[in-house]
Amino acid sequence: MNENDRYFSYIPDKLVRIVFDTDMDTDVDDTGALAVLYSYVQEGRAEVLATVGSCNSGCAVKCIGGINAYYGFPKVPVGISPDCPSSGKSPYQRIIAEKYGKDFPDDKTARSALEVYREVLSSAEENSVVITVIGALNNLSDLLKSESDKYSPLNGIELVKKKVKICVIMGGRFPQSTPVGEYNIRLDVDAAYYVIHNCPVSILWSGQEIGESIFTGNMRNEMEKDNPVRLAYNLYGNDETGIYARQSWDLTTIVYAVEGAGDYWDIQTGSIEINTENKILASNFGPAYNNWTAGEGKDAILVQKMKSEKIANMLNKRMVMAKKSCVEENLLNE
Ligand SMILES: [Ca+2]
Repeated sequence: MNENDRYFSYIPDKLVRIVFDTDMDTDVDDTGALAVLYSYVQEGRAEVLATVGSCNSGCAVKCIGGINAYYGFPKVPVGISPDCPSSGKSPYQRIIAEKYGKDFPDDKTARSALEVYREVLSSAEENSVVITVIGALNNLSDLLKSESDKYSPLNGIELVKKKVKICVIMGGRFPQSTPVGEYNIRLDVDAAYYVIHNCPVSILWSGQEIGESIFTGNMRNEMEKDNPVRLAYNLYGNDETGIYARQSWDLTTIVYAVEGAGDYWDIQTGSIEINTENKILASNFGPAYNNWTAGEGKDAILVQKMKSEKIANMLNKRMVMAKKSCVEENLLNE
């Protein structure tokens, strides 16, 4: 059996081991997704193996690490892409970094996302890791292209095939994204193309249409007053009343990674293709539209089933459920 003949299947483990790959840059839903992830961690349903950033702004690691630390996990490895530039337009990233991330390195001196990926995968159990990508696909592409190193004699494709259970990616729009491609695909078209054609394990695509009608963040006044995610939504929405809500593209992706489709969504298997003509990277968006062909295959998309309001309510409750942890100082002093 050829590796491309694998059929889509995903049953989450009781403890889902997550690599959280985020652009944590412009949009605020990456912070909401991290809050949702820590709600599962604090319930004992997930473990965060690593958090890596795909857009390098200078302070992405401080921002991501600062949120990890707030929830009680200052030692979760944080890596950053050395190449992919930030949009420079984040209304919250620098403020969160300065307020919560002082103990973390700046992006210039931080570890690369690739090194962090390879280290955590090499020490993971076989077929155990769930990679969640809620930003550009540059880090995952770099991983797949990587050669053996001090962490593992396996190249990137072999390492992913051995250790990764599934990649859950917020990307694309289904069944088609024409005439304009979806944001995360457009951020790095070459990387998206490489991942689509070389990833040896199943990919679940959570398309733009899934999170689009689900608005969250508007229960944030029930979060702890010093919660960095609450602050990020205030800054992003320029709203301190707590009413502002944002679409939930990244949050729904995390829910699938930990719970599977549940009663929330149906699954449709098939294959994705993207148009790479006129591809333009990063800030100069090109078309890069995608097309989905339903049928048997190793990949799948989510199809809306539960009403958006009901999913929004669940996500809002999870954001509130994730609490500041008092183990932070103990861990730092170890
Ligand atoms: Ca994102």
